[in-house]
Order: sequence, then C-alpha cells, then structure tokens
Amino acid sequence: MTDFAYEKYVKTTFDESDFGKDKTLVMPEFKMFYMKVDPSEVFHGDEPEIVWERIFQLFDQNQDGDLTWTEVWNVLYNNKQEQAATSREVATDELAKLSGQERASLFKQLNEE
Ligand SMILES: [Ca+2]
Ligand SMILES: [Ca+2]
Repeated sequence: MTDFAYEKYVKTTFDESDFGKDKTLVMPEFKMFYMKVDPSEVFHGDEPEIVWERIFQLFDQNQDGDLTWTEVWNVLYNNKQEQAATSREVATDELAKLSGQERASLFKQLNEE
C-alpha cells in the first residue's frame, strides 16, 4: 500500500469506528479501530484490559482519555515508517550475503518480471 492509500484506509476506519461521531475515539471505539489497522495483526479484542490500556496510552499523547485523528495518525504513521526501514535493512542484509553471480541472476530475474 502506498502512504496515501494507507492513510485513506486508516482514516475511513477511524470514522467508521467513531460511533459517537465526535471525531475522537474512546476505548471501545479504539478497540474496533485498532483490530482493523494493527500492522502486526495480532489483536482480536480478547486481550486483557491492561494490554489495551497500554496501547491506548501510547496513542493518547496529551493523556486526556480520548484519541484524535492527529494522535492516532502520528503513532501509526511513525510505526509504518519504522517497519519499512526494517524490511529494507533485512533485504539489504540478504543481498549482502549473495555472491556476485547470485546477485547478477537475481537482478536479471527482477528485471524480467
Ligand atoms: Ca467517538
Ligand atoms: Ca488525546
């Protein structure tokens, strides 16, 4: 997904999860939201409350108990950048292990696709 498509997806999900339509997410709304956009895809809603509270606090930068779009997007967008950087590093490490000939044939394959 491009950054723009991802932002659009997250924003739509944010609006859909905002049942009170007050432009912020409180805990039950946040749970719905986070299960859909969580990049690690490990949350199913049955996690202990303390786990959710930790995540919620991470997002709630001004600690006022609800999450604005800006707060949510700041955290998610930074996570996504970090993940992209990590996968780039892994790919670079893998490339470094290849011999010159393997690398040449890999690039040949990539160019043919
Ligand atoms: Ca709301
Ligand atoms: Ca807040």
